[in-house]
Amino acid sequence: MYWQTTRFRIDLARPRVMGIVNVTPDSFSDGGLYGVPQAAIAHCERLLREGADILDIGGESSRPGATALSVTEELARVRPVLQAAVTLGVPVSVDTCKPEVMRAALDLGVDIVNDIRALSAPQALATVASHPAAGVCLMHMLGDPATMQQQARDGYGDVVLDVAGWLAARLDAVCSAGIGADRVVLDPGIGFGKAVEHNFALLARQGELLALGRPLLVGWSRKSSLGVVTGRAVGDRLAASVAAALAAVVRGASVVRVHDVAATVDALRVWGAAGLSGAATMPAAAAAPQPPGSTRS
Ligand code: HH2
Repeated sequence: MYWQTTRFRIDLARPRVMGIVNVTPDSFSDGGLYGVPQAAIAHCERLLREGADILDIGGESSRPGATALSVTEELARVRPVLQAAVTLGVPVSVDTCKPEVMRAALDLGVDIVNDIRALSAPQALATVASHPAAGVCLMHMLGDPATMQQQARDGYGDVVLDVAGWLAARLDAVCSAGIGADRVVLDPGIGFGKAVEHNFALLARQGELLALGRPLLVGWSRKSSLGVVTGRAVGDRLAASVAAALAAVVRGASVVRVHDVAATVDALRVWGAAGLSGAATMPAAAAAPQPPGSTRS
């Protein structure tokens, strides 16, 4: 299995670590730490030293109650960081819902669009479809960030069947728009309009999402469900986050989106060395680069 993206065909024979770079003042766990481009670029470099395979760069927090941003503001935050990140030799993802930001990022050579709204904004689907090879992550969310946690309680019949059905419909929509399925990964959207029991049901029954036939990207890092289970504040969820990432991989996730790259990479390496995955036989380097536009197969 692989993930086709603009410059890289990412081999998913071993699990991949996507390092989070929040160029925001208000992200739920690291808001304000990397809010200026120099700090964010230094953070990209640090995550790569720690073993990140993919960098995911976002300018707008999706936490409930976060301030909505204009296109201009979001671009002012992410453009200089994306510009630097695409020179670092790994796949770069932009975490955005806005088609204008997607377009600008793809014009800079960004490899992946990571959209918590699964390309549902007007023109988002067309923007990615008009690019020959950009990868995309389609994430499930119930409602929108402002209201999602109120809807969580009564929003599902069977959460796993509902999320799987919704993701299947989005996958169909993007494929019908001309985006090859090999460019798409799916994400259950941990914490996005889901109560704690919903999130853990999605982990326990992750195999049912794999049945959709595309790789899974999963983001548990520091999220509040881990705080509920451990009783720990957001800054003390490292062990819980690593455990959740590993559990997601054990249940078949191909990409884990994390803040704490070094610890996650260590855990996955030990897991691989124990013969529980193909990781021990794979080089530590990220996916093999491919020239732009020549990567389809
Ligand atoms: N979670 C967050 C943001 N983007 N994208 C995907 N595909 N999957 C996720 O689970 C996901 C995501 C929220 O985490 P973070 O970026 O740290 O927080 P904030 O949105 O407050 O910046």
